[in-house]
Amino acid sequence: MALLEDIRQAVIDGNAKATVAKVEEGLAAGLDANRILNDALISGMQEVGRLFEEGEYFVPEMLIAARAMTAALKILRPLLAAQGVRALGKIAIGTVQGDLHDIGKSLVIMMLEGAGFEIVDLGIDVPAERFIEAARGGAQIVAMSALLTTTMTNMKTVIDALKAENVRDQVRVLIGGAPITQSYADEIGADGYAPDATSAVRVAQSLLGEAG
Ligand code: B1M
Repeated sequence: MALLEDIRQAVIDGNAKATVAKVEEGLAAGLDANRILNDALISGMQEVGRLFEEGEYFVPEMLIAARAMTAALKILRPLLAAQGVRALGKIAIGTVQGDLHDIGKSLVIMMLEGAGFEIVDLGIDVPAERFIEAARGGAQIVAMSALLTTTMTNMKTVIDALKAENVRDQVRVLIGGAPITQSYADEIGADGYAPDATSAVRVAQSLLGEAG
């Protein structure tokens, strides 16, 4: 569809104004928010990543594309999060230390809030101590995002620190992000892994079910 392609291209161009205008146009024309998210925004960011890998884009281009996507997410947020009302449990979520990527985390937060979870957003570049504080502060799930192969190892650092501080048994640990796999989650002793924001909801629900 032409409008979806326009939105996707506006993200690739890093044109926040056009991205927002086209998203609003799409919604007014009856386009589904989920479709805009997956087929235009996320797809656009994937292309940005490909262009970066090929050396056509550099960090500034990635950054302005991310700004365009973030601006569009602000519009979609209430629509995507509209369904849920129940308080299902408290989740503290952050991007691990050394990692500044937050778009995926924001999407996961939107979906979890939409499903009725209470969210404590710890932000980006979050050291282990802050995850521990959150666990002590009553979070039932500690959720971590990482986008870099160089920072994903900090997820293990957090899990080890939770153990060392004797709070590992009080919380469930959920991880995700582009380089993360189920086998990595198993390897570092996380309780759950979700490949995307939608499945993060399902996994969080089942983790709390398991926790009783
Ligand atoms: Co960065 N970057 N970046 N970047 N960046 C990637 C991740 C990269 C794959 C690009 C590439 O080479 N193709 C590459 C990583 C390579 C690697 O480690 N294997 C990379 C690199 C190298 C870097 C720098 C090192 C570049 C440099 O400085 N030379 C640098 C590192 C900075 C740092 O963090 N210390 C850097 C910087 C940046 C920007 C700041 C410019 C910007 C981020 C801005 C921001 O987030 N506010 C940026 C961007 C935009 C990207 C790409 C293009 C897009 C990321 C994104 O937002 N995707 C990315 C390439 C790509 O992903 N194709 C890239 C859209 C988002 C919806 O997807 O985040 O995967 P994603 O989230 C998904 C799932 O992963 C999952 O659900 C989400 C929704 O479905 N998920 C979870 C995520 N977290 C989850 C948690 C869960 C469950 C599921 O449970 C807790």
